[in-house]
Amino acid sequence: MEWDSLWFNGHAATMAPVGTVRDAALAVKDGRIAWVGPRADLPEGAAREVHDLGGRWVTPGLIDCHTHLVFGGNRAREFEMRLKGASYEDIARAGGGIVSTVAATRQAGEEGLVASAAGRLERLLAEGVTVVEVKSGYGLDLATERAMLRAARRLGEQYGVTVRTTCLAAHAVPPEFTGRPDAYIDLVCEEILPALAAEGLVDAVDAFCERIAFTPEQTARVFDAARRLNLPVKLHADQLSDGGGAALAARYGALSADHVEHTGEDGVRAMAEAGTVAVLLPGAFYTLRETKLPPVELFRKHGVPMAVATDCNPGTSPAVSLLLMLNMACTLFRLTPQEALAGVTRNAAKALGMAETHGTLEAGKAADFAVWDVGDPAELCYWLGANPCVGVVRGGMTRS
Ligand code: DI6
Ligand code: FE
Repeated sequence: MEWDSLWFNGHAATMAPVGTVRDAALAVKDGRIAWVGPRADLPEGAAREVHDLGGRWVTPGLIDCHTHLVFGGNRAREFEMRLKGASYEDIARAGGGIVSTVAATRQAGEEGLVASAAGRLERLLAEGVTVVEVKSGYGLDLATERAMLRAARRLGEQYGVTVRTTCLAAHAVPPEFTGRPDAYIDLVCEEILPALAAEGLVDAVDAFCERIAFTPEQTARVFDAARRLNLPVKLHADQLSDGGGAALAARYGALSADHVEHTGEDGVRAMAEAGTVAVLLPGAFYTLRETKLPPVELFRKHGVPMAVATDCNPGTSPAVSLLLMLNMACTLFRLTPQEALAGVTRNAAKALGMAETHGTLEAGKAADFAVWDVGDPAELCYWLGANPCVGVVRGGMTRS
């Protein structure tokens, strides 16, 4: 057999049904994993490049399945206000919050958006991330939503990383529609979504279903529009209150329901039936000093797959480390390290509709993997502020 590269003398946390393979070998051909398993079983073959892992660990490339990586400005001032006692909802109602980032994003222009997001993306990539989902939602008009999604796609090309773009035009009511949320939803459904979908910029559609954002009825209209365009949906659901968001998402066969701190058992059951992934976002939970924990025990009981992501955004989760989120998912939400690792690999791929091609180390899947200088994969969840990533391969190409 002829391979492009061969990796040996390390251990593989495959995240596939075979689990951990000690003393593994992994062969890459044409950007895909050609073979992975115990080195002793490696078929005869030759590789153009051979890499000695020196006893280190290999995992699938990490997948950050929920980010708002592209935005203008930042909200450090609001951080100070919240430290003095103002709540996130108070600030949003007083005209700060999401709409203040909308103003900065409209100002930035596509070039400015690419430039400011690049630094954040580099930090994620340095920690072994190989797939990033990026949402729009700080433009709230056609031109700026387009600029955000185009910026995200350009970053993917520039850095050789897989970027999935999600249209979150239904994130907040833009200032020019104050008091007329339904008119804005009309614009989203009739103009913004169809235009961006026609331009090929939309991989999925998201909305913020919450008392400070859109009602379940308005959210359903956005999902109906997505369905007409044949686009999968996901939802910011039950983050600050139980508004039935997770159940609504499940009714539309959503890829994921995200945040879900306040989701009750009916919602969890509906998610299980629909195969909807629960995306847990401990960075937002921490930043908002939330106290209501997501129903992890119910997700386990009903077999709802759990993913973990940064939610990188300027308001509620200025997080640029997926490894830190692994730690928080364990310490704050009591996920096991194995569950947390599945949450940034296999289940994160499922939350993006990419389970067939990404998220595990298996023959035929994308050759996206990370090499870690650790004695056990649980260390990826254990250290605070360390980065044991010593190598990343994306699409078969060695990146560091
Ligand atoms: N939920 C969140 O946590 C972010 N968006 C959302 O719908 C917050 C976005 C922001 O405050 O800028
Ligand atoms: Fe979010």
